Amino acid sequence: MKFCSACVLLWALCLACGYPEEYREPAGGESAAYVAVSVYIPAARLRTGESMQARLFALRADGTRDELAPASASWECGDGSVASVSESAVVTAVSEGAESLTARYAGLADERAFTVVPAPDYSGLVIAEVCYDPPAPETDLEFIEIENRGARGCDLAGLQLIDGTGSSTPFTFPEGSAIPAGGRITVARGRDAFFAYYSIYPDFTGVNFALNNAGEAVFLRDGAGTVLDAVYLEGGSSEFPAPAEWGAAKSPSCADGQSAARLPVPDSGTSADWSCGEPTPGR
Ligand SMILES: [Ca+2]
Ligand SMILES: [Ca+2]
Ligand SMILES: [Ca+2]
Repeated sequence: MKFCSACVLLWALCLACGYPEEYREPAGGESAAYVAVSVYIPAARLRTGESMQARLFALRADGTRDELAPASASWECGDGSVASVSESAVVTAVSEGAESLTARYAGLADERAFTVVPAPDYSGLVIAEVCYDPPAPETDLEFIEIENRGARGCDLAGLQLIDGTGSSTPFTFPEGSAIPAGGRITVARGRDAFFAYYSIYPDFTGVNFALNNAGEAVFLRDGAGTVLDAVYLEGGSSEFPAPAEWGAAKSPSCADGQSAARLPVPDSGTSADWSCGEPTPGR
């Protein structure tokens, strides 16, 4: 295939300024005028089980281009064991590894590489400490600590922390958040007052809810809202009181300045896993 270097430059410029407005069915015979096709994928990294819609663009020698209907091209994914692709260009990640997506249209072809990473295993994540009744300035010194008891590091992006008030704004871990195997991370409101008291900065800031000293619940949940771990303090909140299986209804019940901390025992989902003591953010 031959085309001029100016055309290649034009094509690169076009790719850099975004994608065409709308998919437009090429007029009959128009495909003969295309000099190249270009595959677009919305993500270079997928988690196993995730899907994405690929798109295909066709370029003419004069630099103009069309988006083609996905089904008008033939699509192929490497050997298919890492990811699969449907006739309508929906790519589904199957297993960890490097993969490439190829589209063929009217004698032209293009390929895009992407990576499939394992879906995070949240089963080792627990709420390890909740400092709900610190000294003044109360809410600035409150924190929630998460521990990863799993054998592998874990992606936290999209996970949420929320207190026991349905109208609270949850804290959402941003893209790129992670916790190493055996690690602990601390989430708090802000940095300066926290550092002034604890001599350590929280790993994450931006918590908007305050933790009630007279009865509170804290939930760690995934992006779909499934609760991964829960702790009920002082009997829980009025909206989320401690359930019967929590056991001792008002436990943990910590003095002002203390923190509720998970004991180094297997997670039983009951108040027996918890005790009160000096706050230990990040350790
Ligand atoms: Ca207090
Ligand atoms: Ca409080
Ligand atoms: Ca701790």
